[in-house]
Amino acid sequence: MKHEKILILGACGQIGVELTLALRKLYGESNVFATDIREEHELLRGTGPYSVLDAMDGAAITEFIKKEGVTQVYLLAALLSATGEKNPKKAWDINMQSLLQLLDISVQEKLNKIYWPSSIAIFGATTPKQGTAQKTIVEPGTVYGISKYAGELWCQYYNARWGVDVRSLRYPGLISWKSAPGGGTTDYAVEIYYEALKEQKYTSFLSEDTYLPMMYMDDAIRGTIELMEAPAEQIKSRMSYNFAGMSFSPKELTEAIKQHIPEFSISYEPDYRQQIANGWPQSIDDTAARSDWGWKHEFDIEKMTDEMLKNLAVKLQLA
Ligand code: AKB
Repeated sequence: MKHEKILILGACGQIGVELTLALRKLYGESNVFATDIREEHELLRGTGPYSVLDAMDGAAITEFIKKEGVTQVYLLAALLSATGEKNPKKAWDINMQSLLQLLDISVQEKLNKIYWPSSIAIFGATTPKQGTAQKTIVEPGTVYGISKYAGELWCQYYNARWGVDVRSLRYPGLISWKSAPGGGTTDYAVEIYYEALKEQKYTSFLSEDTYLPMMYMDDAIRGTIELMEAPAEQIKSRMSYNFAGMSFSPKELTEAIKQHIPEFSISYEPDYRQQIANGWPQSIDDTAARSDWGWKHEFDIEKMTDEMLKNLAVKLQLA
């Protein structure tokens, strides 16, 4: 068993639930402290310690770290792209404040490592859309993207100036069946599976040919842990790594679902999220992650669709 005490801020979100469960397997359940401002997620109950803790409350976080002897922190609390556009100032405050505060705490408390996610949302309408490179034109068009790009620069700054071992990935849309996403532009790619099973039809808020980079959650969790476990000298980007799995459109995802549910049908009613998606890359070049610390994805659209439909059918008691 590895000797780390890990604090997760935002453990009840889409990534947090699965990451907490995976880290508990690796580090021992009592060494992974799940926290959130919400009530404990049902899948976390009985799997290890849980506390209510606000990712914005620096004093409470510091006290928690001292009391429990925490050595690593994962900061997953954030407002995502779609929710952020409804309240830009709040998104900026939450996303930036929580990170800057954690970077300071990391210096003061001499944490071993911290993890903070970035996103493909850092790229904008002027970025080349195909095979978007690790370093390219970056002009984010959403407050979420602006906060993530500014955050990446702060991570790099704290690493250079204070030696903070901060690591980060630019997540694409993440697709999972255990815990639900909330407030993202890529969320259609999760909702579609629920509706395919329950109603055999779905209305997409993105148009049929909107290609976006996506990843199955199992890959995202494994990649996150592999990044965090890689020797420090292999982490050459202290901003954030491009991180890719697959790319598809609503139309292509519909075809994949129809292989299992032939009667499934889709209609399209693009809303304000279409404009956000139009500003994002269609595919990502993650060569740096692959060569620096050995990233390799496993799931393609077919394998993911098999897993999603199989597991959701059981979860929804339709199997
Ligand atoms: C969102 O859609 O906002 C997120 C993301 C790509 O970071 N899923």
